[in-house]
Amino acid sequence: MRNLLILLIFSFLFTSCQESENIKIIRLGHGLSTTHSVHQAMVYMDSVLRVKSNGKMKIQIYPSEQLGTERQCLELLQIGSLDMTKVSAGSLENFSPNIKVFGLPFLFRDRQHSYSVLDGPIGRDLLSGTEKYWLKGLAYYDAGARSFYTKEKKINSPEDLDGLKIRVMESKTAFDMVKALGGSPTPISFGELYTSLQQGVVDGAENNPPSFYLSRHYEVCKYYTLDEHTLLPDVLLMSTHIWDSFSDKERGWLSQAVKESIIEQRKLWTKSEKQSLDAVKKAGVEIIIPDKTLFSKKSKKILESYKEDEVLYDFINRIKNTK
Ligand code: EAX
Repeated sequence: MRNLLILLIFSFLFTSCQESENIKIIRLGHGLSTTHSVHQAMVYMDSVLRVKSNGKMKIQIYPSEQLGTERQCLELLQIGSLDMTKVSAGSLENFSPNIKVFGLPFLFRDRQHSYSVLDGPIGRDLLSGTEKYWLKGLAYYDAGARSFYTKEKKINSPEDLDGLKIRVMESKTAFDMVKALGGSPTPISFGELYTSLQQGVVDGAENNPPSFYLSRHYEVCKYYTLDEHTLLPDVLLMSTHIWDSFSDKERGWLSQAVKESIIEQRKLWTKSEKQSLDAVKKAGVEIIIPDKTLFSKKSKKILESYKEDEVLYDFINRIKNTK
């Protein structure tokens, strides 16, 4: 009911990319805080776009789930009631099934492998694959590696997850992974997670260091186990309805601004990852460096479970074969 209401309100308010005094205003909704590198890179994207377009285009950013959860923002894009969003690939996989490859645990060997895939033909194929779902994939933002954090129980091996309620995104691959490792997966939106952890609805969650730190989840969770199970990127998307309404010139300006924003965010990300780990340590969080192979062995069967899905399995193999 609440979702429907939000949808109706936004369909009414936002029928398309707004134009005032011949300036095109692109509305961009996302769930992260303004202190996050992704948000900062979006602010940068707006400044580049204003310059490139000679003031004819600009981006208005709505952070912190102001316009809804990641799933709701994607739905708004599909009907053309919101212009742009940034979601985790974990949320996007519900809309564009091949995106699931990013959520498969321990598929990427390391950061460099993940960058080669994202910046190469596989990354491009997966981005363009979202278009038939009215979502124009523009680019990937770096979101590093995701790891478990818990309130009371220290996780040294997958066995320690036994019976623990772990928050996951609305994502089948995340759900399957936590289940395969022995935990009890509980889907909750990012914005509701702090309270859920505090009230004991869940015993822990999993995310990258900046999200753990900037969302202040470390105030509640005192153990962070760097098993780095997934290298799940963030994805910047636009409504195809809006993209199609732009002229070639406008698309060119926007593409340039996106490109520069991505470069900026990668720089900011590296710094922010380190700063976040230092900050949580300083705040008393115990960082655990586990034997990753214990986690990868136990969750390996997930990759094999996609053997029947020819298209997805082909992506898995292409990724494995990427240097
Ligand atoms: O998109 O929901 C999540 O855990 C995501 O990683 C986060 O909001 C970034």
